[in-house]
Amino acid sequence: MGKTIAEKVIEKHLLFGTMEPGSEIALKIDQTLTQDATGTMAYLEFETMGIPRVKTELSVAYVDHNTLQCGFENADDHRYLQTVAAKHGVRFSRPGNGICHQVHLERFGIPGKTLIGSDSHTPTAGGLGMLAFGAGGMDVAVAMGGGAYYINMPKQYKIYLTGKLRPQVAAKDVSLELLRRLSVKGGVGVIMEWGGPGVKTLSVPERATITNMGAELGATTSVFPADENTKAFLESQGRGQDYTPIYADEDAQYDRVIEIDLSTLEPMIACPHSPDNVVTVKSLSDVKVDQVCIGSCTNSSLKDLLTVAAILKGKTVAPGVSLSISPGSRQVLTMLADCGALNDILKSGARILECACGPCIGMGFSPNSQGVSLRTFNRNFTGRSGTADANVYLVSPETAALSALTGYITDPTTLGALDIREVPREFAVDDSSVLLPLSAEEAQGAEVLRGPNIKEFPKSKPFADALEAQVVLKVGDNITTDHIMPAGAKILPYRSNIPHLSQFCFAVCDTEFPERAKAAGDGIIIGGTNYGQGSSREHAALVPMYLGIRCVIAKSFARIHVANLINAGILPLTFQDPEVYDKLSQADKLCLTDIKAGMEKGEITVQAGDVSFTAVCNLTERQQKILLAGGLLNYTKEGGL
Ligand code: MIC
Ligand code: SF4
Repeated sequence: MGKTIAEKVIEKHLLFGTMEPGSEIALKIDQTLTQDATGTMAYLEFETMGIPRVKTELSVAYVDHNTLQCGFENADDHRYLQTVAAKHGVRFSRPGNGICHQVHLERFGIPGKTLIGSDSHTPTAGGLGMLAFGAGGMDVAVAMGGGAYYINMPKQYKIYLTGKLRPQVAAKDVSLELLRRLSVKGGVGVIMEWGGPGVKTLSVPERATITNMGAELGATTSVFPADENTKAFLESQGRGQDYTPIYADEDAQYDRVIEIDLSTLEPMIACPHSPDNVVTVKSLSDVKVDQVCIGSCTNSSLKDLLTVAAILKGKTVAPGVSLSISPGSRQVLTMLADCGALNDILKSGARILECACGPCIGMGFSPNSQGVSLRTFNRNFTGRSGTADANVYLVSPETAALSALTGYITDPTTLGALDIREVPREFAVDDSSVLLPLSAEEAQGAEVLRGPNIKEFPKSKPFADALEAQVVLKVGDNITTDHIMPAGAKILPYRSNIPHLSQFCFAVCDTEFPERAKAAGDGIIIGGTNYGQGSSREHAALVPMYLGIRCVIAKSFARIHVANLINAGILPLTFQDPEVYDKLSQADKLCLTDIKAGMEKGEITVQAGDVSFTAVCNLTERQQKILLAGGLLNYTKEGGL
């Protein structure tokens, strides 16, 4: 039987397990990436493992999230990351060099290799035919140390593309259409593999927009074939030698095939406050816009910004609109400058921001009160922009640029033919902002510089056989990691200071949660479906653990978050009968008994007053051991693999 792209790559990297959907597999990881907001914790964890040098083929530490330096915290963290990377064999992409996923695509991604990154949008590299996964920092630390990456073998969907996008309909609209059809839960436990004759009409950066937003579907990862366009992209980056073709076999089997005819698509928009709340752009054409932000790891390539420049050229941003543009990388920015497109952008009145995540993670450029913000980003969760009552919409660069000019949400297909500058055959390659690590010899005496913002890693407790704990919070469906552990300019600088961060845990839902959880001692959270969707931030597990949370019982979980809970020593359980959810309330006392035997059996009995119910405990043997040891770090220290 023929193989899919994912099966071909997995087979080459399989260290343990079989490719049966749902069964645990361990993968050899060729490359890792970290960004600064999750990276400080990941390197602190790596250091505790006592391994002198990373064992991957390539590891890169990027600084792209925490680039506003409003105090010493971020600057100290950058210095820590630079020195720890140099010492342990990791390349360091300096602040300002660009967003990790954009730079990795340009400079380091290789078809057919595996990559894990401490950021949920790591699958962006799937646009190059790489098998790339978002993971918690601890999993990345283990992979840097040469350890395997464990996942459950996903199901596989084929997205079969035919036709060609019409002018001013963009790759982003393909992602939004898929989110409209499948929802933010539609990709959970699935690898999305893109194929069909329409693929050849999409360039690598367009494919990367699509694989990037596979994260919003909850997909394990997304991957495109590596074909002639991939070859051309790598050659344009001076990396033709990194090209290997990868295709799915004709008779490869998929669990589901979804067809999209690109020529029938139209501009789409995700409405507040979820990326799957999608309608057509033209249906919202009377909505007035206050702010437009163009950039992020989804839409900041040279092609995207040349298109934006062509739309803005010779025009002025509407008086009621503030437009920001953050190029994805220094390479994109210098090339915009070299060809004159930057001038067209500047003259329109746009505000150029640093090559970084910026407004996407609430690092500046928050909208006005109740503001309507149109963003080319991938997430529009409540509060993420930094303004609690803002209304954030997600759109393509074409829709964003035109709407910035008209002041209203505007369908860009109303524009005639555009005179867009061609993407050059050769990119301006300059890796001087990626610092090489010290040699093993030099590294021996090298000092790692730590600032006072780095606080001790919280200690998790091993599980005893019984647990009595109080329900300290009950939440609904689709709770995101932005609810659990918000980011933004005020909080993000404390990512290596768990005690400080803990004051903001669940602030979006309930500001009293941290105090209540601390007072309760051992605590339990009750959740709905898709609990923990969104980012890979392990802080959404470490902080609740610090506040005493021992167990989360939910209707279902998002993949990376459930792995982070286990790594942090928090027991994730699901309701066997989802109706039990309705019977539980905050302040209920729950009692879990025979935990060890229950883990092995896959079911734990929970006593809630007079009622008792069964919670499903779907853990592999390794995960059971991790929990019994009190988390992945303890387990690794005890010699676990
Ligand atoms: C995000 O887009 O939410 C982030 C910020 O990039 C996160 C990582 C983080 O929280 O640091 C992600 O997507 O994993
Ligand atoms: Fe950065 Fe936004 Fe991409 Fe996250 S989604 S990596 S914050 S640009």
